Amino acid sequence: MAIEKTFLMVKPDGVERQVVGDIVDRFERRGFELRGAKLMVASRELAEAHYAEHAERPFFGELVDFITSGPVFGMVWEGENVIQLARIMMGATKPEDSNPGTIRGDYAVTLSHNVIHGSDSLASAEREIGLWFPEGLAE
Ligand code: IDP
Repeated sequence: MAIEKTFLMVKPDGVERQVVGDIVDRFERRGFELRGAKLMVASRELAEAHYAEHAERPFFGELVDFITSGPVFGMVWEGENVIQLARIMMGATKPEDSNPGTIRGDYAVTLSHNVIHGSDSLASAEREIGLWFPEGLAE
């Protein structure tokens, strides 16, 4: 298994509900290494670029409105198979499919306000890390 990096983001609902600490703790306890983190309000341009794959979907405007509505906590995590394992730890997108014990399964009941984003592939991770951390990562 390869050592990978992934981009994770606590969405505005998660920052507001003060679950950043719990989320960081889960990834640290699992054995992943934090390589970058910042609290920021995303510009519309950044949010639209981040969710570009959904640009044609009816919920795109709402999604961008939500992501830019308050501070988000963007992170880069590194470790073995971290892209797939972080997705499992996050839980499914749909609330009815996200199991208790996962981040979404513990904290979210709606599709739009679902606390966390995580890259879904190596290509997405590379693209998203470049978008959110254009200054690079701490060595
Ligand atoms: P993911 O976040 O689990 O990777 P995606 O399908 O990439 O899921 O969707 C991105 C985000 O867009 C989801 O996390 C969710 O908050 C939102 N979303 C997805 N589908 C819908 C929808 O049908 N209505 C409103 N929001 C949606």
